[in-house]
Amino acid sequence: MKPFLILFAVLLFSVFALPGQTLRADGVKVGGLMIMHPWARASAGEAKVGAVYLTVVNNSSKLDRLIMVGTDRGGKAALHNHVMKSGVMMMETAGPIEIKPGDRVKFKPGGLHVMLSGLKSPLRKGELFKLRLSFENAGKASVDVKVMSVGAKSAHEGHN
Ligand SMILES: [Cu+2]
Repeated sequence: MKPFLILFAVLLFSVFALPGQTLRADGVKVGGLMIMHPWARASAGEAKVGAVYLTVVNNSSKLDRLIMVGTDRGGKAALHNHVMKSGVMMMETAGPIEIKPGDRVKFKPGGLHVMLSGLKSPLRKGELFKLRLSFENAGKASVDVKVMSVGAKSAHEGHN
């Protein structure tokens, strides 16, 4: 390789190796918000329900709220949270979800989630579908949700 080509290769590598770049490629930006790692667990057996998890980062100086969710996967989508009631873990509807300036709100198994019910068919591992989100200030966003295995704990199973 000519010295010029080597220099070019090194430059190219350092651009793609910047952590900030990977993060940006991984998220969907809407207004001052960034929506990261949307994923769902595969439905158990033939159950036509599912849960979506994601992280919302507020890079703006304004408080925002997630007010509505929707999906093209059929059925309905709702904001849910898990709460302990007399020692029993239960789900209840949640929202609007506040995302304070500089804050990061994480939807995760056992906590906040987007509940999907009445799906056209059960969610299967490897599938992708659209989730729509409406924020009070940032407006509307659409993200691709990746379906992971039934027992997955994050969007990065197998990468740990
Ligand atoms: Cu739920």
